[in-house]
Amino acid sequence: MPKKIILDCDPGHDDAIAILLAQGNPNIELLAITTVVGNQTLDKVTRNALAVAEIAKINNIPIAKGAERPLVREVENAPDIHGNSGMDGPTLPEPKRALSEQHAVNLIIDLIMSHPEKTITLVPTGGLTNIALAARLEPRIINRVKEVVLMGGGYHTGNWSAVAEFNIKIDPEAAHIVFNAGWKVTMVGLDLTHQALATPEIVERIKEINTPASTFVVELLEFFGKMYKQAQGFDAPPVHDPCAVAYVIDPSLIEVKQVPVNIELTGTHTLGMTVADFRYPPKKCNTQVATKLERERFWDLVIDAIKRI
Ligand SMILES: [Ca+2]
Repeated sequence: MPKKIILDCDPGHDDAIAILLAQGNPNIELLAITTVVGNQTLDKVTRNALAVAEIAKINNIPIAKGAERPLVREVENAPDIHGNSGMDGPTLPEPKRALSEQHAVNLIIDLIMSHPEKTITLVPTGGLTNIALAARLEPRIINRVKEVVLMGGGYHTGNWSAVAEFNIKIDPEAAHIVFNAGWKVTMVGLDLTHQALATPEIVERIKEINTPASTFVVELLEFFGKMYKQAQGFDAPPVHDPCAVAYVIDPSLIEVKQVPVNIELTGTHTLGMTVADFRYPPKKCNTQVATKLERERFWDLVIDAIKRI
């Protein structure tokens, strides 16, 4: 039985690859794509989601637009990583299909309430605004989802400040709601995703596939790599978001550790930090953090999915 997911994202180079992985892997049933402000404005990331859907041949599932700003904070985007369009690099196809008429938050709620309990996994790969709003608007979804597997945070590292990661830092209040809701949360953070580097050897393997989807990914990775080198000094770009999808497909790809995680909301230098408590003895909690990636098998999975599209 394929695993049902809702991908809530802000495409975004790595979000685009997460969409392709979800669509191309036979063990995933993608129920919907929802968008949230983040890497760029809501209009831009939504347009990007529609363009990726063309490339991924996603025709029959809803794509819905969500929150245009964080719960409390002002909007922050990441043009230094993703460019002016939010997905600079490739020439994007003109979207042919229409957006869902529903708001993303209502779509998420309707899908969870209309499917059997514990069958849908939420996979947020952007700020957590939509997911937090959904949990507040319809709290019954908290017990109905199977789990939340999110890309965000980092227990020992940051990228939007010394200690905070972008998705969490841009809407820390939303992250606070999601991490404390009571559902099972797996945090696939920077500690893990910095192990998923798209090295030249990986880019070459993708280039060899030689399809429109693979060419699109290569163009994404070339731009993403250039920006990551400039902005953060990486020799190869970390491809964050597909790691969360990969964990849903095959949890044996990623080692996790159950630890309490809370979100810093008031720190002078630590706003948006995902504070993970690794002290012994371990405490009982609903949160776990991803620690170690099986790198080769991860890329095999991504490359296989691109081939199938
Ligand atoms: Ca993202």
